[in-house]
Amino acid sequence: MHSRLVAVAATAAIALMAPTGALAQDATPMASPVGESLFAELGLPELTITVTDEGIEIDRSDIEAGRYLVTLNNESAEPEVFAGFVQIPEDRTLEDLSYADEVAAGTPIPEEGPAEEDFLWLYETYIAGGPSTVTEAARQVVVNLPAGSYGVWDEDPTSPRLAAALTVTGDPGVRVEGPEPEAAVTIIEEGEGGVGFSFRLDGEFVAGPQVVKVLNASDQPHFVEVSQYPEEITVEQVMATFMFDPSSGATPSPDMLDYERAIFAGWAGTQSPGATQWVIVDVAPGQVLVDCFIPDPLAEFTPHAFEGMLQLFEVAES
Ligand SMILES: [Cu+2]
Repeated sequence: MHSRLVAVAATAAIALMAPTGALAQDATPMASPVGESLFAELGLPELTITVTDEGIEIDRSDIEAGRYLVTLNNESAEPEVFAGFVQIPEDRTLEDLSYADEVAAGTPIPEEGPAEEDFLWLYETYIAGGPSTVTEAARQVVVNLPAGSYGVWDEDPTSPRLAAALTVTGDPGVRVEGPEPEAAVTIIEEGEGGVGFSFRLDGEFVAGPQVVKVLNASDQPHFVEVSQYPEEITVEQVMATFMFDPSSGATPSPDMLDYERAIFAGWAGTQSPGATQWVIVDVAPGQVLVDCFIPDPLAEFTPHAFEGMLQLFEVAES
């Protein structure tokens, strides 16, 4: 994995290429409801998303604005799938959230990815976040859905899976309210485009499953990929591993990491500036690596990870 590869596609297409995640062998496809969820006591209205090889389905197509508990079921052949809620502005359609219609018309997905400029609108619209199947705990999230017309996408604008339509009714000017999950730790996404981004923690990670509140206080969308490595590592080692190009003929440093040994510990789907979501992260004591690979249009589409959003945090013993 090197920067040219991760810089080609827009927004969370990058997620699928992020090395620690893409190669982590942790998730098993599950179709059953999540067991004792940390969100169960809240009494929130629920939505269920099902990903198949053909597309994305949602169990309700018309809902009232509010805070929702979302569960993701994976019935596709891929072990790791994603789902997120993107508000579709008036000059866009559901088809803009995937490559499904292009694929149906026989247009291949460009190998280098389509032009980033085609996806700049995703930096301007409301994106609520969403679940994934990278871990069992990541299958449920709590998101805010203000009124509007949405598409449920798989976090990749070049995906062959058609997004699902969701209409959220209500007064678009009204702030979403509802019971708030009690979070052990808050991840605050900070910074500005062209300058740099970072994650700041309020509270600390503790071993075991915990609710994590994710608040985007910056000016571009972010996702949160949480992974762990079985031994102590440094940010420099992670960067060196990401930047190493096997085709260069260079000898890999003995300090380089083995992607196969990294495991996913959590995920928060892409969320726009101002958006808040709650996810469940399940971590072992030690370190967690937290990163985001969304490209920065104000820095020649450099992934946020290379602008500061690749950080290690400690996990306390519970
Ligand atoms: Cu980011």
